[in-house]
Amino acid sequence: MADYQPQKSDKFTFGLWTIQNTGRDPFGEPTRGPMTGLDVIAELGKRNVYSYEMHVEDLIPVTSSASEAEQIIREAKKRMTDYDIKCTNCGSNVFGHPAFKDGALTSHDPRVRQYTMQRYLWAIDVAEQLGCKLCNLWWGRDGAEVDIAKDPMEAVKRLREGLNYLQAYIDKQGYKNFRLAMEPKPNEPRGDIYMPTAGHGLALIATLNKPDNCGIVLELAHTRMAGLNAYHEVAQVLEVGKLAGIHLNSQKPLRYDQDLRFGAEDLKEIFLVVKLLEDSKWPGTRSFDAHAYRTADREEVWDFVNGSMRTYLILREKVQRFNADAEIQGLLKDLCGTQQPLSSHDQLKASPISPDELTKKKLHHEKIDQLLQEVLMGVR
Ligand code: GLO
Ligand code: MG
Repeated sequence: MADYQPQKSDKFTFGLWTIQNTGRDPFGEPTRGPMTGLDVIAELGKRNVYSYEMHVEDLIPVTSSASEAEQIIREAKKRMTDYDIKCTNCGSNVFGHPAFKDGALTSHDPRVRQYTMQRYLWAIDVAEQLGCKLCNLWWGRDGAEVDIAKDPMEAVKRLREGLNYLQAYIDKQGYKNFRLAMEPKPNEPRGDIYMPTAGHGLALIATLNKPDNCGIVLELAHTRMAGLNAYHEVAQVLEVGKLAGIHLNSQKPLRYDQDLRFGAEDLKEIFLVVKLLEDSKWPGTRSFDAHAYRTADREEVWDFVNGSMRTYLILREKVQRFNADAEIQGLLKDLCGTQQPLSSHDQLKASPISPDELTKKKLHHEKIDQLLQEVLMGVR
């Protein structure tokens, strides 16, 4: 039996914030101690994690002086070499400070918008120094509870302006192959967030000055919070070549952001997502954005880390098993039909097609779904 040990080549990633999470929630105090970004980098590297993601503030406290910041960056680079771990996404925390209480990019106060941009410019500079080529923007505070107090059309314009402004900076600095991304989420911490789903993201990207340089980081839990199908959403973003990153985790639909360990819920749906990523040979990192249960102490956070990667590897093996199963593949071949281009309009109009005949085709959905479940349940 395979040992499901992660390798660097598996390209697993964790956000620094996922490990730094102290178990605090809206009703309760932390249940475990803090951890510095530097220590998280080393500990992840030791466990064969390929890379880390961060908000620049996860590594460098905002209160650091220029020389303290330089020292942290130097030490981060050293640990990245020592433990063979890269940085693959660096954004900014523009949601934590009370200054962002009514939005960051979409705040009506121009000084808050300027402060937001300062933070992002800093993140992009630090990313470049660490060899990271992606700045992902998550707009958790860019939303509203009191809709009459904000202008939603203005908000969309400001999101666009913000992305264009950052892209112009990347171009001015000559940061090669540096990309931007946005991470949609329907709500939390705001009542409603202005960038709720991947579809909204794709629509905004199409209106940017440089649409080719901006992608989507899709988080499975965010899709499920909106009650949507994560498998379908990943597929749509993948199909248009816009998947800049994926945040793997689990979530019961239509609830608060649970950020459960990948595989803790929704097993069939995440199997399908893994199948999609593997079958399409998507080259990106497999990033886990979740956190250990609040009941876990500092030590048990590593059970969460190991469990997340192990689940992915087990599911990847299940995908191989599913793809190699002759009965399943025979059924699928019959179901998915053949690629047949439409005939010319005139030919088509003249072709006799009997809908009653079409109805007779067997679809075997009961059978194929049961077989998939049996693969997942380990009896096939
Ligand atoms: C919160 C988001 C958040 C982002 C992070 C990325 O719900 O998932 O953790 O992934 O800010 O930069
Ligand atoms: Mg996320």
